[in-house]
Amino acid sequence: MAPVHHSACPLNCWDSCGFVVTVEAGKVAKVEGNPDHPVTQGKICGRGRMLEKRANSPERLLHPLKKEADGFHPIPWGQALDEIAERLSYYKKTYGTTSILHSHDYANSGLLSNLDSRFFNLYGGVTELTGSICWGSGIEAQSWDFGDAYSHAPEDLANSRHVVIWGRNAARTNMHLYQKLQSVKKNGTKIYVIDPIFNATAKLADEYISIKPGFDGLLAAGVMKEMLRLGLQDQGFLTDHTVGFDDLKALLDGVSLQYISEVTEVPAETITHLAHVYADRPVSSIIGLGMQRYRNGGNTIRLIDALVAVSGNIGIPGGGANYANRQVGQSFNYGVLGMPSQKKSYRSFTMMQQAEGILSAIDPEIKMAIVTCGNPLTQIPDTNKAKAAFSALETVVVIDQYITDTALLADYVLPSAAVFEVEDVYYSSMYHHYVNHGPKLVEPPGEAKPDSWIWAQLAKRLGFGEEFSHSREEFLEMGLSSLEEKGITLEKLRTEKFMELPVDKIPWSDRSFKTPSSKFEFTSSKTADGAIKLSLPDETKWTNPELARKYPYSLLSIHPLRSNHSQHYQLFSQTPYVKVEIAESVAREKDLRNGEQVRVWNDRGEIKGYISVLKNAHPGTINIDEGLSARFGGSVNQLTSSRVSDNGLGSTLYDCLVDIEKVETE
Ligand SMILES: Nc1nc2c(c(=O)[nH]1)N[C@H]1C(S)=C(S)[C@@H](COP(=O)(O)OP(=O)(O)OC[C@H]3O[C@@H](n4cnc5c(=O)[nH]c(N)nc54)[C@H](O)[C@@H]3O)O[C@H]1N2
Ligand SMILES: Nc1nc2c(c(=O)[nH]1)N[C@H]1C(S)=C(S)[C@@H](COP(=O)(O)OP(=O)(O)OC[C@H]3O[C@@H](n4cnc5c(=O)[nH]c(N)nc54)[C@H](O)[C@@H]3O)O[C@H]1N2
Ligand code: SF4
Ligand SMILES: [Mo]
Repeated sequence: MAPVHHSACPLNCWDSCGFVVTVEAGKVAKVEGNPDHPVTQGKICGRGRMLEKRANSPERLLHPLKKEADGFHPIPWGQALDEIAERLSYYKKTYGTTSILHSHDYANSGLLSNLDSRFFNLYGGVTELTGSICWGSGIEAQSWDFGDAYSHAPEDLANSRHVVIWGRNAARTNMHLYQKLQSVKKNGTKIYVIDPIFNATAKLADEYISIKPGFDGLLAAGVMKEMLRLGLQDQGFLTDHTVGFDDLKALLDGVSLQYISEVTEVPAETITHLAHVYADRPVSSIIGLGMQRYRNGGNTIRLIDALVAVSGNIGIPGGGANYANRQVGQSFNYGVLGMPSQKKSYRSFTMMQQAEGILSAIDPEIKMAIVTCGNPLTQIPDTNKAKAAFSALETVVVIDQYITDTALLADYVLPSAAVFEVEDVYYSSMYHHYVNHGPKLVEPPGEAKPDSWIWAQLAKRLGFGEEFSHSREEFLEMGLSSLEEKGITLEKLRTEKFMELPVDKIPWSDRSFKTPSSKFEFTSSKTADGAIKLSLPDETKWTNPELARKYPYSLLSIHPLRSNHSQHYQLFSQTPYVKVEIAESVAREKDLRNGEQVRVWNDRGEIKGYISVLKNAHPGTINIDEGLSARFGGSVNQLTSSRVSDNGLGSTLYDCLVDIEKVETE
């Protein structure tokens, strides 16, 4: 029998699954779930299983590539590293270190993927990205309200009487939460799904509430208004543990239930009903990330947090405003890994506006970008602008395992090793609080090398090699050093395979918040104007009627079922294509049927695809899943805006109006 080893999923995902991996003849042959993992219990999704194909695919990058006039050519590692190091030295000397942009996302959840920061800090500090396309608005919002973004442990859901899911597509994106929902439902817990799309999670719900995209904050305001009218609030919690309630009350008094019902397109009776649900504690609020990718995203999350506070569902078993669990990432010692004190210069662009940053930076201009763990040409908003920006640079280096849309624009593409080819520990600050170990099981294919090796080689050429003269084992020990006193060490993780991190399973149960006042802050004291606002998305008929006449439909671009962002499409057995999902109302208005080819467009760009009519989606809603590269029809981000959210740190990917028409074929 072929040997079977433990490992873990490296993908950017809520679930952070434990794996068992079969290795045959030096190759990964099969990836399955580890039944012993306390949370993921042997079940994994197709994206996890497909990591076998991702490891062995003939499309894997095997050699360093350099672009010449006639395209890419393989070059020896020595030459690639010498030339890149030469450019790094030259730009540093001539323009300063911030003429380099480090463009990245978080495509690998291994602890040692953070070594890129160590490299750039030792180099002297480059132009970095701040905020997050993914969850930035909500993280900032919860840090104003609570002081940080913490979730209840998965098993605590069993204590909830009701679970209200605000736009998290659990059946697709967070499968172990979905399984938990199935199990608590059997025990009588009631489940509510609030979402513009009647998705697979909604099918499980006792009640589905269809909402106009971008209006959840207003809905939460309506529910609070009704709670206060009916005297259903938790007065004790409000009096003892919060500040700024009067400001919130004045805000709610200034708006009518009728207005809220009209803009959210949720019936007033449903809003009153939700007030009773929230009063019947404990209620767990499960908050998704899609619904904060709007201009008003920060205020949306703050209004939901406020509802959780008004209803007394904070810090109690079965409650919580469960958005992210930053306790997990905070367990590790990034300081010793990243060496931030070595940074001498600093400049930042937001992750959303890296293209604008590149195009407008002066003193110094951006000369070179190094892209790691990210595929901005497919994944960041406003693809056309991103393409213009990255094409304008003198030098682009992409480190990846595949040729992506971004790699196609690069001058140098360096092949990196993947999970199973390096040792690392994996975790996600999104859902559960276990850290998983993944040993090195096979050799990287061709000449692919671990990212950490690439940094070490460049560091050696740039004169700070001694800071990279550690083995991966030593780096892992450094990153885990903050956990040693809790008994979590590399040695122990290697044998135990996964370990529970020391986190609060019911955050804020001591009612001591990490805000400046130590209370829950309805009005934040972290910022000059910290009051909550009832703001709307940018692209709606209420906020921009002229735009809405030109482009009447709301375009979502949610996460694909079978791919993690752009990572799996090329592995599908059937060639992927752009599927344009439309609400029945759009089908009627535009006379569109399943399978017909359409064009979807706005002032930023256009995309062509094929119709699939969605049952029960909110009127006027269209969805195109994110992540498709140009070769499969192109990224939906050709249509999205790079504007930032209200608190400056999140994206507005779903705040996007479009029009649609049939493509006439002869
Ligand atoms: N299969 C799969 N799973 C993934 C990923 C993947 O690429 N593929 N990516 C992982 C990552 S990085 C992330 S960030 C998470 C994201 O996990 P989720 O938050 O679950 O997923 P999203 O696709 O961001 O959000 C989609 C849901 O939000 C709803 N939505 C959109 N706008 C609104 C709104 O205004 N109000 C409400 N109430 N709902 C709204 C959509 O209809 C959809 O059901 O998923 C992770 N898991
Ligand atoms: N329109 C729209 N756009 C979106 C979203 C949306 O909902 N709608 N979601 C956003 C969200 S939530 C996220 S998190 C981002 C994700 O955006 P990205 O993280 O950029 O997307 P991925 O496709 O997961 O990964 C990018 C690349 O990282 C590479 N990679 C993986 N592991 C490693 C490694 O160990 N080393 C190196 N060097 N490279 C590696 C992969 O091969 C892949 O090419 O997309 C955002 N973009
Ligand atoms: S992608 Fe998510 S659900 Fe799928 S195996 Fe990986 S961690 Fe588990
Ligand atoms: Mo994400």
